[in-house]
Amino acid sequence: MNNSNTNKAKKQQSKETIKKQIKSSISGKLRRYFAKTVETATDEQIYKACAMTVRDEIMDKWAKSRENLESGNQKELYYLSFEFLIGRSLANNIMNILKTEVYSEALSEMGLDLSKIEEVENDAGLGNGGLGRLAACFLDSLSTLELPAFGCGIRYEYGLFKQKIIDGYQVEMPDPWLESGNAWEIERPEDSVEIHYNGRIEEYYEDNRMKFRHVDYNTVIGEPYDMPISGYDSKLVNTLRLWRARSPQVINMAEFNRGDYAMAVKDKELAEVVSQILYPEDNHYEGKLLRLKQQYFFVSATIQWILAKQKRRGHNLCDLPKYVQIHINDTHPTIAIPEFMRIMMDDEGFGWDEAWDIAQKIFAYTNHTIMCEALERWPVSMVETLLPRVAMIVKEIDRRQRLFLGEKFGGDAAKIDYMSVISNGNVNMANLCLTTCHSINGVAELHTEILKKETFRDYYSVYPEKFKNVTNGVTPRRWILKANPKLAGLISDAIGDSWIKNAEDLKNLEKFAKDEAFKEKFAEIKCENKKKLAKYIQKANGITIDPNSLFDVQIKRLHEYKRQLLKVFHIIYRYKMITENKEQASLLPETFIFGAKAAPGYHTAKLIIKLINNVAEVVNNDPRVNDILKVVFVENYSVSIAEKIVAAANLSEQISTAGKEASGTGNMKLMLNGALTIGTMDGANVEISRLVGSENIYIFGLTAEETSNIYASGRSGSGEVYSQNAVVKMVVDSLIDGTFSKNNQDLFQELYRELVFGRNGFSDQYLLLRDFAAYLDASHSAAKDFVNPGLWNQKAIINVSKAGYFSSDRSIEDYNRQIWKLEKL
Ligand code: 26W
Repeated sequence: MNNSNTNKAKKQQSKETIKKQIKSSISGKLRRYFAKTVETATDEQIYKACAMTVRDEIMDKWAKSRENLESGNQKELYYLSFEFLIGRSLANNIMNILKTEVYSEALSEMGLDLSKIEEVENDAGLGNGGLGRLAACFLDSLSTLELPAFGCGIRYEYGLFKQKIIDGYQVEMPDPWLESGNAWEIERPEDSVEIHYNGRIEEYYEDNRMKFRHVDYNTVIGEPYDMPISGYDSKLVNTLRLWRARSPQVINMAEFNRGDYAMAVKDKELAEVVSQILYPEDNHYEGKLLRLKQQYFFVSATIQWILAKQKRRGHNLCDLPKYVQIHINDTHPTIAIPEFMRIMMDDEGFGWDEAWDIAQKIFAYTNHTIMCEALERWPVSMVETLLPRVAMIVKEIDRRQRLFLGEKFGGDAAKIDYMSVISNGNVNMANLCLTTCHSINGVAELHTEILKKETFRDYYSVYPEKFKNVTNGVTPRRWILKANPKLAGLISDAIGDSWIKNAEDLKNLEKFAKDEAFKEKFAEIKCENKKKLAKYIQKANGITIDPNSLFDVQIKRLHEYKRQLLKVFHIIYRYKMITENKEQASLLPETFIFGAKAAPGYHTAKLIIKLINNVAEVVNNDPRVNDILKVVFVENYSVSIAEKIVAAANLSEQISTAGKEASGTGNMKLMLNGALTIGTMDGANVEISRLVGSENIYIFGLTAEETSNIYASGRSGSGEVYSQNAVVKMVVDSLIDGTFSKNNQDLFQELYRELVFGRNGFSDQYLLLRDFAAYLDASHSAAKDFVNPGLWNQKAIINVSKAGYFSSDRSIEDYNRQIWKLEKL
C-alpha cells in the first residue's frame, strides 16, 4: 500500500472505532436510563440517548473551558438578554463537533435516521423574533471565535406560544417545552441567589456615612441552569446561564396544618410565576408589573453572580473593567445599571463616584428598534414599590444627569426633560442606558444614522464618541451548513470549506456565477430543497404546490410596519389579473409562502393573518388559477421551521416601510441560501443592495428620508393614490366587496378604513398605497428574471458570494474590536 492509501485506511479505521463508540453509548444509555433496546425504545427515548451521548462529548471541553476561565485573568463578556431564541440543539451540536457524518452513519447502522430523531427535540423558543435569534447567533459566534462569554437570561417554563390556525384565525397554545426534560441543561443549585422585592428602606449612620438597609422585603430565589454553547470546530464551550425563580418556602406549613391547602401553596406559586412565561409582545411595550419583576429578577441574579465570582478569583472590584463587560441587549436588562450601583455601594462599601465610574466602563447598550411604541418607560411609582432602593438610585442618577444637562443646555427645560432619566413620572430606560453606557450602537448602518440624527439626536450631540454601528449577522453554520447541507457541500467542493469559519471566503464563489456546470448543480439543489418543502407543506397544510413555481417567501413576526398586507395586495392583484383574463396577466406559476406569529393582543396583526388565510382559501380553490397561484400560511413559524423554508426560497420579501426595520436578519438568512431580495431601502437591505449591486436585487419604494418627510408633513397622500390609481382602488376595495369574506362582508372593514380614512387625519400609516405601484413593478421584474433560469441562478450565486459580510462572526469581531476588547482564549 502506498502512503495515501495507508492514511485512508487509518482514517477509515478510526471512523469505524468512533462509530462503534457512538453505537455502544446510545444502546448503553437506552439500557441504563430506560431499560430499553433500540428495537423497543420510543422516539423520545432514542432522542434522549443520542442527546446524552453528544452531551458527554461536549462535557469535557466545557469543564476545561470553565477551569481555564476560573484560573485565568481573562476579560469575560456577559450578554444580558431577555430572550434567547436557540431552537434545537442536537444536530447543531453534532455539527459543531464535526461529527455529522459519523453520527448519521452510526445511527443508520442501528436502523435509525438522524434527520428524524432531530425532529423529536422541542425548540427552545425563548424569544419572540429578531432580537432573540440574534442573541442565539451571537452565542454561536462567540464560542466559534473562542471569545469567553456568558449569555444570561431567564429559563422560561413556557416559551413563545405555539400557533394553531383554526378557521383561518391564529389560536395560541402554551409551549411546555420542558415537559419531557431538557437534555442540554445542568442545574446549579449551589449558585442560587436571593432577589428581594418590595419592603422599605431604613437609613442609618455608620462609619461616618449614611447607609441603607432593605427590610420587610419579599424573597424570590434565583436558581441557575447552565447550557453549554459549543462553537464550530472550537476548543471553547461557553455557557448560557438561565435563571429559574423558586420560592424560598416549600409550602406554608401553618396553613397546611390548618387544612388550607390552596393557601399553603399560593405564596410559592406567586414567587415561581416570575420565570413562568415569555411575554409575547414584540416591538410593543406595556408597563406590566410582572415584566418588571422578570427584568429585575434575572439582572439582579446575574450581577450578584458576576461580583461574587470576581471576588472569589481574588480580583479587586476597582479593577472590574479589566475583567468584565456587560452588554445590555435592548433596554430590557437596563435595571442592571442601578442594581450594580446598589450592590457596589450598599454591600461592597463603594462611594457613588467610584461605583459610577466603574459602571460607565463596563456597560454597553444596543438599540434594536426605533418604533416609539416599543420604548420602555416604567412608572416611577411602580419602581418605588417593587424596588425601593433601586428607585432611590435611579432618582440620584437622574438628579446628577439633570445638573450636567443644565450646565450644557441652560434654560432649555423641554430638551432636558426629553433627555432625562425621569420625566413625566416615568423612568426612561433608553435614557438611562444613554447616560451610563460607554457604547451605544445601532444594528445596521441606516439604523445607526437614524439613531444619531433623529431618535437619540440630543444624546449624540453630547456624547458623539459613544455612538457606533455594528451591522447584524447570522451564523452560517446553522443557516447554511445545517439548514442547507447540499448547498454547503456544493460550495465546499467549489471553493473549499474555509467559508464555514471565514464567511468572507464566499466571495470566491463569484467566479462560478457564470459557470454553466456549477449553475446547473446550484439549480438542482434549490429544486431538491423546494421539493422537500413542498412535501412538508403537503403534509402540514394539505396544499399541493409546484416545486417549479417561484417560491416567494415572507417569514417574520406579523407587524403592520413589516407590511405583510402589501404582499397580500400583490397576490390579490395577480389573482384578479388572471381571473379577469387581462391580456397582460403573467402566467408564471408562483407560490406565496408566509410564516408569522402575531402578538396575542395585536388585533390588526391577527386580522391580517385571517386575511392571508382567506385569500389562500379562495385562490387555492379557484380552478382558474390552480396551476398558477398558490398561497400557503405555514403554521407555528419558529426557528426549526425557518430552517426548512430558507433553503427552498427563491425570493425574499423585505418590504418594511423605509426607516422602520432596524436591520432585519431574515433577509441575511435567505440571501445566504441563494434567494434574491425584493425590498425597500430599509435596515440592512441598504447594505445588501450595495454589496450585490442594483442588478442583483429588486429595490423599490420610498426612502427613509422620504417617509420621514411624509410623516413630518402630517399627510400620507394615500387618499389621492386610492382615488386616482384604478389598480390600487380595485385591490383595496376587494377587502370589502366580499371576495375574501363571503360570509361576513365586514370582516376586513377595519383594514380598509385604516388605508382609506385612517385615524387623526393620517391614513395608511405604513404607506402601503404610496409604495404599491413601485412594488408591483419590482415584483414584475423579479418574475421576468425568474423565467430565465440562467440569469436567475447567476444572480442567486452572486448573492451567496456577497453574503459573507452578514456572518455573525463578522458582527462579533466588530463588537469586540470597537466595544468589548476581549482576548481569544
Ligand atoms: C417592550 C416590548 C419589546 C419587545 C421586543 C420591544 C422591543 C423588542 C425587540 C427589540 C424587537 C426586535 O426584535 N427588534 C428586532 O431586532 C432585530 C435584531 O437586531 C432586528 O434585525 C430587527 O430589525 C428588529 O425589529
